[in-house]
Amino acid sequence: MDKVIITAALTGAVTVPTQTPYLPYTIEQLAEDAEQCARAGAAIIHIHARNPANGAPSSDMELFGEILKAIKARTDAIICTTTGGGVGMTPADRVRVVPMWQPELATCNMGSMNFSVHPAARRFADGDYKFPWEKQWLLGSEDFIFPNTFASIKHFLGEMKKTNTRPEFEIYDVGHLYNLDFMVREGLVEKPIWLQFVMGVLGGIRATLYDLTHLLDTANRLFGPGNYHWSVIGVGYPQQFHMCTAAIMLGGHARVGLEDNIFVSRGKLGRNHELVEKIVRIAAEFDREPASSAEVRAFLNLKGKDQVGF
Ligand code: KMH
Ligand code: ZN
Repeated sequence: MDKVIITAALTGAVTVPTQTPYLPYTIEQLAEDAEQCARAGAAIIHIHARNPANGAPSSDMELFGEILKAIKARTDAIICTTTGGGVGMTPADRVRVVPMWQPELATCNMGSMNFSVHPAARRFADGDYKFPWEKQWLLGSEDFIFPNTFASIKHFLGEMKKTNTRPEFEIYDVGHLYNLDFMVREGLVEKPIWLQFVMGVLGGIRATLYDLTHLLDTANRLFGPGNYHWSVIGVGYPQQFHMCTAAIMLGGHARVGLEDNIFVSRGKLGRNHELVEKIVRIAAEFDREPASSAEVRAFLNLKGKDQVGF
């Protein structure tokens, strides 16, 4: 696709409210950010649920549903729900959103790994934290293993198949492509394959051009060019814009948002839609305009907004 598919990852489960006042976590804030990002050019909105009282990541399915309904009411964008969840959530907690709310698109994380943000805690003194849960959340990730066994990936894919929810495969390292290739050979994956290269997590591959070309070479070898589509996440600043610009140049697609990076330019905190606007400006310089949600639905063979369970 000549046009660029822009995903806005609004909140995630890693960024803490102390890091930026712009992190949305109430239903209203998430819906407002989703609408602004869609207007700015995002075709896909990636969503995690947070407790509206204190911003803590949440696996409360009723709350998740309220967020999804509020976003659906305000935008035609495709909603991609997380099944990655956050620290402390079990795979059963994480996958529940699929049978419960039957989204068009949901993440499928392709391997178990260390996944840490503990160095972020060094930037804050105890008195800096907005909410009591945040410090331990950051520090505790030093001992966190993000569990995505073959059994659970298979289970997640089975749940998605039942609800005609398309998987977005989160690839944090080269081995995750081999895990996906195994799943393809097992007959558990339908085309088109939609990859999200997640680069720069502490525990996964780095966000460098060398690493991106290695991921692409491996994906081409395993699946064949043209048999998959890809987008990229660069965690942190300036990696978010470096990796997304490279993707724009190389025919891939781009994910931005406060889940992955809080700065719009050096030292300047950004709002979600400002991050989208920046990548839209960069893409325009390379003659790529943002794909609409309708174009992405056709391209990724999604079931449509009227077929979701919210
Ligand atoms: N938090 C990102 C690094 C998911 O939600 O399942 C990856 C992600 C995965 O967005
Ligand atoms: Zn996420």
